[in-house]
Amino acid sequence: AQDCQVANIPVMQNFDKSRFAGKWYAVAKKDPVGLFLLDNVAATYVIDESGKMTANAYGRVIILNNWEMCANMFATFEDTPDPAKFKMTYWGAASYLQSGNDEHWVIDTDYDNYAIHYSCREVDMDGTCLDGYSFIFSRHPTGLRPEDQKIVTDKKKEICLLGKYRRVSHTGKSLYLFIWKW
Ligand code: DAO
Repeated sequence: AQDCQVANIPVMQNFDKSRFAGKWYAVAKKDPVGLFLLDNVAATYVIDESGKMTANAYGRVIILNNWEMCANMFATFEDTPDPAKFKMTYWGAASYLQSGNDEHWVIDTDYDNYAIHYSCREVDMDGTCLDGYSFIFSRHPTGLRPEDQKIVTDKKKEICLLGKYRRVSHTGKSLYLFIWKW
């Protein structure tokens, strides 16, 4: 049983960021308040010679009053004593895109197929998460392999977000998106 305390959420043991590097497609997402990245979301993580992790992410976003566009985002990560928990600073290629500081936790991954990301932005007075978001990532744009689905469902339960996700599609709706993705 899980108590849903943010401080007690289990994260990936012995997380190896070099194996995590490369491209991940978001296949599902639990949105935060004031959601930003909608669909066609992918993130590419890079580890430099000094071991520092950075990421480049893109996705379709809605800004201001229902303006849809593709966002190019950048993120840097600061290590913490727990190798699976990072402090993320992110910003957009354009000034009207979101920017900020978020937690970036890796809950579980097999590095080659699936990864579960988690970020609580605001912890409630009772220690549970009041506002946060989570991405289910796949190495495959087509989604999770059937054999990974049960693992991911069990983890969603563990982080108290089962039933809170929506699918993130990778089917470009416009020619612009199509070009962007290729
Ligand atoms: O989509 O509502 C939202 C919040 C997303 C914050 C922007 C994140 C940009 C960097 C992504 C790296 C992978 C999580």
